[in-house]
This record gives sequence, structure tokens and C-alpha cells, in this order.
Amino acid sequence: MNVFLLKMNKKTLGKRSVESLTSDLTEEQRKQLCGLLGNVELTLLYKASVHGYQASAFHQRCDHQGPTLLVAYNHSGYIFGGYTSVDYTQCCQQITDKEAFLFSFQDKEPFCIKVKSGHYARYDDAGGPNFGQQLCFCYNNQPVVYHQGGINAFVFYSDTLYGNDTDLSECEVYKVKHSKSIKPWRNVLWTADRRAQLMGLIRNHKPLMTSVSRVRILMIGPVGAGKSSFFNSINSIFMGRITSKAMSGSAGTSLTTQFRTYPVKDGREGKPLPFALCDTMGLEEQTGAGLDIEDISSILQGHVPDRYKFNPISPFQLNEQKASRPASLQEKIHCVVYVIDATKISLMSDKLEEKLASIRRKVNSLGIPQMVLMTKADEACPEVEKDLQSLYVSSYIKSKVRVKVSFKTVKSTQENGNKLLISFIFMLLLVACLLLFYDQVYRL
Ligand SMILES: Nc1nc2c(ncn2[C@@H]2O[C@H](COP(=O)(O)OP(=O)(O)OP(=O)(O)O)[C@@H](O)[C@H]2O)c(=O)[nH]1
Ligand SMILES: [Mg+2]
Repeated sequence: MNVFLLKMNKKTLGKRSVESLTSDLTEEQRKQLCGLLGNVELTLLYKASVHGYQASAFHQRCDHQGPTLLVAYNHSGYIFGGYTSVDYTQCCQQITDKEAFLFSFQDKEPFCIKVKSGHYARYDDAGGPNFGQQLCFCYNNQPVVYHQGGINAFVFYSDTLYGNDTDLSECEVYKVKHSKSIKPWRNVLWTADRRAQLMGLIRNHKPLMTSVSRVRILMIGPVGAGKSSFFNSINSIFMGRITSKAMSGSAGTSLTTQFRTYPVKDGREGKPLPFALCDTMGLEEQTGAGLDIEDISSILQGHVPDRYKFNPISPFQLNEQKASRPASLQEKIHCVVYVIDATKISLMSDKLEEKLASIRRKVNSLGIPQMVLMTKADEACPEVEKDLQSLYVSSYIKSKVRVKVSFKTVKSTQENGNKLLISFIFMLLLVACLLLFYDQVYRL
């Protein structure tokens, strides 16, 4: 394992100042964890294998240190823990901390579970560190983690968080220092002028081929990834008010059961814009469930009519009359967008990845341009949730932008209309612009 050295803080650690502690995190893992926190530096304060698993050893090094990140390791290869922005002081009180979160990863990138309201994020006493009094590290001064019910400040399952393996091989606590100089990894001009300019570009866009009056953009993605919400967001922007024409929400299986082609108008009485978003049923990992690959093939070739009800057991059948004539260029799909939930990227099953790969092969074979739209960046990264404009500053989000096809980040709307902030309107426009210009990059 690659290791890196972190110097102990001389002032706070008194006699032990000559010692240097070695973190068990690889450089890559450290970067990923820093990404969850924005632009920060981590300094290792406490390492249980060196200082002992006793609560007193933990408090001696970690009290009054400001924000800290606890990182635990178990024998099943899970690296998990939590962040708190509030000092440990042994005040014997419940701690409210809206910024607290739990995280976990095993090989892939970390996922993050934010505290529900912030209340009861920790109980601060002379015992070992705990989150919500639900997840207690170094419980009873032993190398174990203990999960107890009761206060549900965090919603998590012990199998996904640490594979139900309660024995710790290490426990570390880092001081988290927020750095002021933040350099974005993508430059975006967050101004109203720029937004108006982008909207103008969309309104005046002319597809390259005269036989095509509007670009048909197909959204494909796992159940609940945010396909329908993305359309609602784009539609809301141009209608100038919150709309929820496409049904969206959370359910075990796809809420969208019909193929829908949604044209977008420039305001209530406005003229149709030169694009339409096509919404599909969500993908599921099992065969015979969710959107079928054969259905996608028929959609791409322009055979599937609007409002066709998907049947995962029996894919779309073209009637003989229609089969005899190929669909026109206007009816075909001109661009495919894979809608992927940022919070689930690292949890995506191999089967679902395989399904996506075979869809990509099909889309490639038809020469249709494709891109990935990453949703729920706010849920994936606490920094982005606090301030959407930090999207292109977040190294965590950057680490997710690594797919082979062009990967564009976006925050789409939630049912809660008042969250339609100027900043994410801006991002949606940016993405919409990119989608529209694909047909100029690749001929239709
Ligand atoms: N926080 C957050 N929530 C989102 C975002 N995009 C979508 N959601 C929420 O995610 C849930 C699922 O969104 P949908 O738009 O219904 O997802 P879908 O891909 O159409 O799902 P199916 O049709 O069921 O396959 C809804 O509750 C949305 O409000 C986002 O960017 N951030
Ligand atoms: Mg949907």
C-alpha cells in the first residue's frame, strides 16, 4: 500500500512532537476524502494502533481541534467513518452539526451519508467518538465499531457502510483545515448575462440538416437517476415557472413507464424550441426488468411512438407496414444522454454496468453521439450542497467526471420548486447548449 507521511502538530501534541505518524490512506484515497470536504488539508492527529483504542487517548489528541474526519478500517477492506465540523470537548451534550456526514468506500470511490437535520449528530462525552450515538468507534476502548438503534440522525445500513464487519484494523482522526485559495477545475462565468447569452443560443439554434426541425435527445439511465426531473428542469427554465409535466419521484421500480417525447416551448405562448427530450423507463440490472435493450434499439431508429407503454417481458414489435419503411431522419434519435446519479456511481452493480456497456455498443454502432449527465451532485458532495457554484471546485465531483464519453455535471431540479436557483438554471442551460451543439460536431 502507498503511504504518505503526515507530520504531527507540534503545539497540540506536546512531548510526542518528534514523532511522525503514517496514514493508512493512499494518496488517491486521501484526495477522494478531501474531495468530500471541498478544498481542505488533512493533518493526522490520532492513530489508534499507535496511541491506543482507549477513549482517553483519543480525547487527549482530538479535543479542541475544530473540524475532524474520523477514518476507520476493517479487515474486509472497508474504509469508513465520519466528519464533524464541531470540536470534541467532552461537554456531555448532544451536538448539532448540520455539516456532519458518514462515508464509506471499498476499492471504489467514497459515498457519503449526510446527517438528516443536524440534530443529534454526535454525543460528546468522555467516551469514544460516535456519530448520532448510532455508530460508536473504539467502543468500550476496543478495536471495534458498534452500531446501535435509537436516534436516527443518519440513515444507513451496516452492510453497505462496513460490510457488517465490526472489527477494526485501524482508526485514525484527522484535523480538517479549510484552505482559502480555491481554483476551479472548469471555468464557468456565473453571471446573468452569460445565462441570457446561452438561452439565446438555444432559442436560435438551427439543426444542420434542413429535414430536421428539432434535435431529439434520448435520456437513458438507471431507475431514479433523474431523467424525468432533468426534462422538468429544462422545461421550467423556458416556461419561466416551475413545471412538473413528467412524473418524477422515488419508487423501487421505474416511475416512468411510457416512452415520452417532450417538446419544449419558449414560454407559454412561445414558439417550439429546436429540441425535444425523450424520456424512458429506468434501467434495472435484471433481465426482464426495466427498459429493455431491444426497446432502446427501436427507439434509436425512430420506430417507437410517443406514449408507448414499455413491457419489460416483451419488447416493442414493429408492425409489418412500418417495418417496410425506415423512419425519417426527423423521427430518429440524434443524441443519447446517459443520466447517472452521482451518489450511486461507486455503488453501480457489475450487471448494470454491463447493461450500459451493451447499450453504448448499440449506440456507437448507429453512430449516434452520446454524453453523460451527472445528477444529484448536491447529494453526493456536501460542499456542492452548501453552494452549487462550488460544483467545479469540488475535487470529489471532479473525481467522478471520468467516464469515457464526455461527462458533464449538472444539478437538476427537485420537486421543491423554490430550489430553482439561478446557479443551477445556469448549469442546466450549459448542458442543454452542449446537447444542442452535438449535431454540429457529428453530422446527423
Ligand atoms: N437532490 C437532488 N435530487 C434529484 C436530482 N435530480 C432528481 N432528483 C430527485 O430524484 C428522484 C428521482 O427523479 P426522477 O426524475 O423521477 O428519476 P427518473 O430517472 O426519471 O426515474 P424513473 O423514471 O423512475 O426511472 C426525485 O425525487 C427527484 O426529485 C438532483 O439533481 N438533486
Ligand atoms: Mg422518470
